[in-house]
Amino acid sequence: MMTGRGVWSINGASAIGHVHEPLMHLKLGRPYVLALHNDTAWHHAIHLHGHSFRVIARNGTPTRFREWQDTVLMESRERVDITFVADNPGSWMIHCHMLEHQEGGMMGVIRVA
Ligand SMILES: [Cu+2]
Repeated sequence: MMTGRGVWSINGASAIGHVHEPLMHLKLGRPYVLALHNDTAWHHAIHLHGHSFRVIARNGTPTRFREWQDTVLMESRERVDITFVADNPGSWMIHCHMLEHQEGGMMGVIRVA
C-alpha cells in the first residue's frame, strides 16, 4: 500500500534503506499459502527470493495453470494466493520488482528456519 508519506509498504512496514524485522517466520519444511492483497491502484510484480511458488488462485478463483515461478504480476486491488514449501532456510527478500516501488520501501524479509 502507499502510506501518507508517499512511500510503499508491505503489511504496513516500509523498508527504506534497510530491512526491518521479518514480516513473517516460516517453519522449515512446512507448506504455506500466502494471500497477497494489492490494496493500491497500481500493478505490482511481487518477487520472492529463495523459493519458487505456484499461483493457486486470483481473487478467489482457482488458476488453470500452476507453473513454478518466482514473481507474480498483481493487478490493482487483486488478491493472489501463492503456495510453496518453505524448504530453503534463511532470510529471504520479498519485494516489488518495479524498482521505484522497491526503492520506495515495498520490500520485506521472510525468515525460514
Ligand atoms: Cu510495485
